Amino acid sequence: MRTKYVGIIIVGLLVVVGGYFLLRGGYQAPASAPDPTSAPTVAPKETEKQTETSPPTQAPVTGAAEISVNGTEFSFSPASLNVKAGERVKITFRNKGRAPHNLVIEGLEVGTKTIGGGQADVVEFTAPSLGTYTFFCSVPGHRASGMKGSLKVQ
Ligand SMILES: [Cu+2]
Repeated sequence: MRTKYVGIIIVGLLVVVGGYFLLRGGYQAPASAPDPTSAPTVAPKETEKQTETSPPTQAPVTGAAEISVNGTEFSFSPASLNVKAGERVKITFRNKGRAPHNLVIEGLEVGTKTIGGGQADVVEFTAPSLGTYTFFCSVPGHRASGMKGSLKVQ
């Protein structure tokens, strides 16, 4: 008599836990959900696993634009970039040439390190108010040789 009630309670718990996973995790969780014949102690572990999968939802940062720019003797590609005002911008600059180069944005006080051929550096900043800014390579002579581009903030 008593064991029968305990059995009913366990089955009831499994139904509640199973329903919880169904609602939270779609159809993946029920596949590993315990079947009524297995030990009910499996259930709490499943709950912990479920919470582990939650943090990635925080990962996407809103408004971050990632741009790749290549530099060589003596140009940038692409030479014109477009970003939105107030947006967080991350530029990955790759030196595809042989001479050392960098990418500096005039008026924003931001730029990469001067890097050798084959290397890369990242510069991150928040796009300012509307306008067109010039970016260039600050290695002497390079800007004059054509190593420049424009960053348009829209
Ligand atoms: Cu350069």
